[in-house]
Amino acid sequence: MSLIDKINDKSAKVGVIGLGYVGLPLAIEFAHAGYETFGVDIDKNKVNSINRGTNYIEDVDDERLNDLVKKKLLSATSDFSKVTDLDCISICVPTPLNKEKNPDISYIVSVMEAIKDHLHSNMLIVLESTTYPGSTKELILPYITKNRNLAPGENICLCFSPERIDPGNKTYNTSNTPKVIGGITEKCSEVGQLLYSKIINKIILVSSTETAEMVKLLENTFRAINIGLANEIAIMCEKLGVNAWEVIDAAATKPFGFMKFTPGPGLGGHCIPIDPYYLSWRLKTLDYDARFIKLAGEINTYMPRHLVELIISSLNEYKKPIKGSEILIVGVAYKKDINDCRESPALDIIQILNDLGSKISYYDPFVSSLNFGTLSYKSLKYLNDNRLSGFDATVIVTNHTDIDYDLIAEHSKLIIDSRNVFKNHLKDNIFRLGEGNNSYSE
Ligand code: SAJ
Repeated sequence: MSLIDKINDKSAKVGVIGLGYVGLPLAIEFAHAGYETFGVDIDKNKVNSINRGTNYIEDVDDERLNDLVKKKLLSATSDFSKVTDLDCISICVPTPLNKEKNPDISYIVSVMEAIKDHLHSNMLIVLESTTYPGSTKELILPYITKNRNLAPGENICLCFSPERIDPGNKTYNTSNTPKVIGGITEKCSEVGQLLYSKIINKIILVSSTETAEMVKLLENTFRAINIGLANEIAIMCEKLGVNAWEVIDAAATKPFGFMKFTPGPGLGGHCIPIDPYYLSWRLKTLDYDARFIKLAGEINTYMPRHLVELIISSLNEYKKPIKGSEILIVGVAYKKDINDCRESPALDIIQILNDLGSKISYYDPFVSSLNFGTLSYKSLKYLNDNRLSGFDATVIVTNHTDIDYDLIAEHSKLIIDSRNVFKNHLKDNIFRLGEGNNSYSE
């Protein structure tokens, strides 16, 4: 039976390699569509958790996972030789930066090394990890062409299809977010589109793997650069004595030709701060300097320090030196209503404040403890009037929804707000990122 027939009658065995915030939701969608689905991961904790039907990803529904495991539609293994039995595999492993801020594609390479002897004819391989244009062909295709029995684009298909997960997004998930896919040949694209059309409402077919790789990098570079612009607007408005939040809210009333981004304490997450450097690195190999990416990176990377400068100047208004000040950081996750601290600007802010001799506490209902570098903290269990009034400054870094901001406004001696949560509080002990002398409320 051909691969297309197996995909159509759901007898295809599907594998997802890498069971993180991208891979696990994807595996669940394949299993939910009726494919016998195998998660493959080196992390035995993830494997055991899935086989117990226990969820570990916030955006995944516990019951849904448990039900699919009970029905034996979903299982997991650390044995990469399982690929021998699989008809389709999607690779969803991390693509971070190394210390020199260059692409670290070692996870993709180690997956290919682990599965190279188990590749077989009548198979589809889809890379989902965000990476530089050309890497599907440079990193994966050679493993296929080395195998004399495999003819890429004929008896084995290879595609790139960028993940578009937005952690914490309650509206958009794997199945209802349009999915871009491009193959190394037309037949690859056709087979890849067919498989993904069984789990995702809208598939966007593009002409090559490089095109699909570039689509994802444009999406995230667009965000990084516009966030960088919002951050620079905030710095400009501080110098101009106007309120950046008011400016942005008013500009956002333009019904066309404008898209709202807001300033913040810096750029967190495992995508936006990282993906643009995959693009600028690739262009450097082609002797081109991607200036926008570099400049946005400089501004976004500077924001944690800029917020610390605001904290210092605000304490100064109260004749309090930064050294010895007791500072409460509210929210340490990299964005609101999630528990992920990867690349969170809060870590930079805490490190700098600690180095300046402040005494740091934090409160984050999503993050119970924080360990990075030589520092480790436990979140306050709750906020109350006594605790708040005991701090010299309260700094809003991540604006989680379920925090009692009125309690904070009422009992804090001094507030530095990097997310404009206090836009409706006209108190003179509140200092906002992006605000000059005027205060702004809606
Ligand atoms: N941020 C701002 N100002 C803004 C928007 C975001 O300072 O106007 C900050 C956030 O606080 C956060 C960082 O930027 O620290 C990244 O925010 P994000 O909303 O892009 O969140 P991510 O990285 O979790 O998810 C993004 C996806 N987000 C959205 O589309 C809204 C999307 O860009 C990608 O699908 C995803 O990364 C990915 O996995 O590539």
